[in-house]
Amino acid sequence: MGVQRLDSFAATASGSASGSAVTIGAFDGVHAGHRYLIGRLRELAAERDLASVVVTFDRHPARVVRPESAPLLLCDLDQKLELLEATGVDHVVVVPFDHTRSQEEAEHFVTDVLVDTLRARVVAVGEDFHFGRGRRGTVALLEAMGARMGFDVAHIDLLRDGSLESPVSSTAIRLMLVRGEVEAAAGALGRPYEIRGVVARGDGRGGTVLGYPTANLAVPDGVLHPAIGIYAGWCVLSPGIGSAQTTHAAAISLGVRPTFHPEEGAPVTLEAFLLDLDEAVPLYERSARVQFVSRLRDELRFESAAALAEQIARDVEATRAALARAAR
Ligand code: RBF
Ligand code: MG
Repeated sequence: MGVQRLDSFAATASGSASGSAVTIGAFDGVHAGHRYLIGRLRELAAERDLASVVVTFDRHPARVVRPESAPLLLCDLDQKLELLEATGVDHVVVVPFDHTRSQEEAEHFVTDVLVDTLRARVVAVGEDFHFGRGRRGTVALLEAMGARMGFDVAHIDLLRDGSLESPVSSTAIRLMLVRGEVEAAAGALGRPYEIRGVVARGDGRGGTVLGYPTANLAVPDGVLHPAIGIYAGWCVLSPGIGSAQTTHAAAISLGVRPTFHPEEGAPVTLEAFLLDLDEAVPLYERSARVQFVSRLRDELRFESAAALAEQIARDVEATRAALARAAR
């Protein structure tokens, strides 16, 4: 049960005696479309008394195959595995996607992983599924091999969001985020977009100069952040020593802070001002998750710290209003 690497899955002969129903993908973001596909997989598995298995990779295949144009990700590996496990699938199998794997012929992946290791009886695929070296593995190839090796290929139509012309996809969600459309992204993800990190010491200006102390988080390498700007959202603080997990309304600043850093190329920082935070709550070194609910405004350069502080006071009110609207 749960999440396993391919080699340990093979070693412990997990799964079900009658075999498995499998789907394979990068599953970046584990969005509503992915969860729909996995829901159908679980139904197919239940009908035939098979174990349901989601196969995914420990990094995005594009990172290995075309690093110069690999996308920034919608979640890190830990978060992806957590979200996949939460779908209720019987097994999440993680395939290390190294150079060797990227060079593997599609036919070899089918015999080695699907047939010999997972004992696939059903392989569920979306419309545009490709795999193996040079993306030579197509649905037609899977069907031909399945006929010989004893598995069926189930075609699952991609989920179409009523308000979108195109199916829900990781690529479409990345575009929404790059445009700052965090509400649309939340719709397609089925939850607000979230960045995880550890609260680090900032430059101390938030509390002393502005009267708005912020929790500063580093955006993890390789993970996409929404467009620079000011947002309303939530900040979930992980349990600390002597304190439980808590969720706080947050006015979020994602940007280069031009008021204090007018120079070109200042680093992008993610800061959250936590509304209604008990001052006794220790923040530093706590793991935090910042969730983007709605976009409030562009980041601006102010003439003075006082002018920025006044604007932040308005942002705090706008945050309360936006979160109250989103909760309805
Ligand atoms: N800094 C800016 O230079 N321009 C802004 O428009 C701006 N908006 C912010 C809005 C909120 C809600 C918060 C919490 C911070 C904002 N900041 C902005 C960042 C501010 O400069 C930063 O928190 C302090 O400099 C401490 O690092
Ligand atoms: Mg700070």
